Order: sequence, then structure tokens, then C-alpha cells
Amino acid sequence: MQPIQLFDPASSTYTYMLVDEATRSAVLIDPVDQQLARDLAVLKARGLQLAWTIETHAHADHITSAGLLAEHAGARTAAPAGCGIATAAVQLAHGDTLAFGHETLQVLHTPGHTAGSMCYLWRGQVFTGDTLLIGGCGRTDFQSGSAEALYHSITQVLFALPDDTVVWPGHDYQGRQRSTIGEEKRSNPRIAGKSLAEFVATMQALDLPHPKRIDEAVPANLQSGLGQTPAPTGDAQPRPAQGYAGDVTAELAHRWWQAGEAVLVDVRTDAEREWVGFVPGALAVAWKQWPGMAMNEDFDSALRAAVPEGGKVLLLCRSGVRSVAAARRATELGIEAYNILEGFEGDPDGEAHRNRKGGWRYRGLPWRQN
Ligand SMILES: N[C@@H](CCC(=O)N[C@@H](CS)C(=O)NCC(=O)O)C(=O)O
Ligand SMILES: [Fe+2]
Repeated sequence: MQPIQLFDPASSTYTYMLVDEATRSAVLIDPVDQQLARDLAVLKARGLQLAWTIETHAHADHITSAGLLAEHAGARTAAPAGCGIATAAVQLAHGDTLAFGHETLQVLHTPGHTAGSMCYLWRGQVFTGDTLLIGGCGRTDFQSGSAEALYHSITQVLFALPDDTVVWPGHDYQGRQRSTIGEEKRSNPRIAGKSLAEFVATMQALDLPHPKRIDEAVPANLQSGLGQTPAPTGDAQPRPAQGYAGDVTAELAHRWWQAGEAVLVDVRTDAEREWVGFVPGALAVAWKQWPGMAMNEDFDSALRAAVPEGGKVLLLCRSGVRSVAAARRATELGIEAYNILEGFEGDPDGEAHRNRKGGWRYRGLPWRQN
């Protein structure tokens, strides 16, 4: 019996649905928040009752829908004990089993990608999360990762399984769907025939960029995806600037804005907002600075109207040039003005985030007014 393999294209994450045909009981391994509607539809179409959601680890690249599935489908949540996911109803330990209908999963602790990471064994198939990927393995450079531990987990725990055990990975970035333990033992370029020292050297040399959503995803996943707005990162204080109150990171701007401490003003043109995307709730007051233009009276009056007496204004543009000019002008008008560093270009996802269902994200933060 095979699992149903589901894919989240935004994070290249595989979610697995395991079904007990006899009782119509199911489990989901590593469900993704953006795919909640799809997963509920699959359960409904097949007449399944979701018994469990199970995490392989606290993900850094996407947010789990475990908490939402508990709410919507009555599932119980299970997570590895060493991952700090305190909201999971069941904390799993190595050797535990998890029953759904007449079926049973077996829990394998496989530290390395993270210290708590686990794999799950079911009917001669292993769900490896980010411990073992097809022709690869999870990175070990953050979240309590350890290349030594990963080497041990792969070679001693996973490679101890029969060669014909099917490997279902947590991700694949090239569209591959499954492998076997025998195949990975023979040909996984990171680990096949490699010594511990060689493996550690390979992992150290990877030099991968951090997952784009790590600052948002990890805190949310520690609460089964039901976390509040993530704790802000980056500078907690404005940086001093010439001619205006200061430069702020998008995170600090977001915090002020959410707390109602500042008005957010987007100084780009209408056309740019149309084309590139926008932050809902930001006031549009274009800063025009083409040569020969007289002082921008429209800007002055619109800004005065937008910012309450004694209030702060946050200025946003594409690259952080016009927002500085606008901040200087706002200061001349007697307004406490801050420039948002790097503007829209600082958003690594750019317009990709514009149409994301369930909220608009700029720099991984939910800029939506309640
Ligand atoms: N580009 C991806 C990051 C991908 C990534 O780092 N994936 C992790 C799993 S959470 C990994 O271990 N990747 C292994 C690899 O790329 O070799 C993002 O921004 O989310
Ligand atoms: Fe991961």
C-alpha cells in the first residue's frame, strides 16, 4: 500500500497521506498551511477521517497546517519530542508507534538536519523528512543541525533498513518523487562510500542561503502553525540618519505599524504599485522628483493629512532613494519621519508573494490590517 504524495510548489515540500483502507482512517505527514484547502478536499473526496498530523521536524521553509487540521478535521497532532513543538498533543520518542485504524507507524529518531528530526516507517516505506533526500540530505547549518549526527543517522539508522525500503523524502527540488534505501546507499553523492570526515567537509562547504521564510516559519511551527505574528528580528532601534529621524528595518516598521505607532506611506507611483505589488493599508502618496519640478505641494498636503499631529511616518519606495528624499521633506514639514531600508527591492520574494492566498506578505511579514 502506497501513501498519497502531495506537493507544495512554493516550498517543494512533500506531504504524505497514509490511509487505512479498512477503517478510512488517515494520517498526514508534514502538511503545509498553504495547502489546507487541498488536503481537506482530498480527505473529503476519499471519505477519510484524519487521525493524526505528524511532523518530521520544526520546518524552516514553510508553516505547518497541523494546528489548523486539528481545528478543521479533528486530527490529533504529534511531533518529535526533541523539536520543542510544545503544542503537539503527542511528543514522540524513538521506538514509539502511532496507530491509525488498523495500521501502525514506527518512529525513528534521526538527528542531524535538526536535533529532534525523525523518520517514520510504515509497511516497508520510510518517510525521511529532511534527513535523507533523493541524491542529497538536509542541510545541517542551522536549527541545532549537526553533520556528524546526520552521518550517523543516515548510515546507522536508515541504511540499516532493507535495501528495498521505499524512501519518500520531505522535499525534492527537481521533481523526483521516490527512491529506495539500496539506491541511496549506492549512489547518493553526499554519502555513498563517504567517510564521516568527507561527509562533514561536504556539508561544511555547502554554503546555502538561509530559507527565505525561516524567521517566520520556525516560531510559527513551534506552535503547530498557529503562532501569532512572528517575533520581529533585525534592528530593534532606528539607525541614525542625516536630515530625518532615522532608518528602520522592515521588521521594526512592521512592529510600529501593527501597534498603530506609525503611519505607513508608499511614495512610489500608481504604475509601480500596480506592476510590482503593494502593501495593503499603506497610504499612497507619490514622491515625484523628476528634473525641473517645483516643490511637490500635493505631496506636502497629502502627507500632512495622513499623519496625525505628533505622529510618526514610515516611508517606503522601491529601493530606498525616494523614501529618503520624502523623509527629509517630511522632516521639514515638522513630521517625525523614518525611511524603510532597501524598500521593495529588499523583499527577496518580490511579487511572488503578492497573490499568496490568505494574506499579503512583504519580507515574510503579514502586512494586513485587521
Ligand atoms: N530555498 C529554500 C531553502 C531550501 C532549503 O534550505 N531546504 C532545506 C530543508 S528545510 C534543506 O535542507 N535543503 C537541502 C539542500 O538544499 O541540499 C527556501 O528559501 O525556502
Ligand atoms: Fe527542513
